[in-house]
Amino acid sequence: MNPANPVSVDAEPYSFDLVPEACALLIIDMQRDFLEPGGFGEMLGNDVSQLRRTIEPNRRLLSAWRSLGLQVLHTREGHRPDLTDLPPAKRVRGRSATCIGDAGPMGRILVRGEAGHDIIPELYPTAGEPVIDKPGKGAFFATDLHAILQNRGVKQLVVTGVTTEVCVNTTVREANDRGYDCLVPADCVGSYFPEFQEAGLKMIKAQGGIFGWVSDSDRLLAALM
Ligand code: C5J
Repeated sequence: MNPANPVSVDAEPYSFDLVPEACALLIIDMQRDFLEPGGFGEMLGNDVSQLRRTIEPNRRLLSAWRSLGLQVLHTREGHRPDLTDLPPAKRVRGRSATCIGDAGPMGRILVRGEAGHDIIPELYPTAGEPVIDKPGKGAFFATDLHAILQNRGVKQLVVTGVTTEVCVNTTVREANDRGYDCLVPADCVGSYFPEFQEAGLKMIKAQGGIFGWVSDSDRLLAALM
């Protein structure tokens, strides 16, 4: 593979011309509290198996990406321990008995430095892979992600992670507005709600790819390897 030459990835609504040296893998919020049995997500009554099915496809994709020497970035949703970056509206939304910053099964919920806030061991970042700590749903809001991507010559993103309709969709929309072409491999993104998984992917690729392209890890790896 010559990293400067585009490879054609079978995708919807039409094929995606991926330029390896200009394309980063952006893995969204694969955090222990969202994915691990006994974490905050499960404590709220969610079926974490809906998210855990994304771990193996992400692991394969990440391993291939690393072996090709391509760029990888990770994000984590969370807040400062003193919660000064937590909007009061976000803290009280949902009227849940347990809020961001309260004690959870793996430390304080969505607080940086706590065990549950960290990335699952299967996809743990290695040296040189930036980790973007984001206070919101979109990875561009109140972070230095755009600056890092610009400095590294990134123009395309393969976006994976959780959840499809929340942080993945918000990030793809933010990226699209900043001029990035985004490809989402369907088996590498997950939602606790199957209907939102389906709708979240349809929204991205509808209207001629209004926010981006949808493919899957098999088709992506077939084009790259
Ligand atoms: C993410 C959430 N990562 N659903 N967060 O999607 O609150």
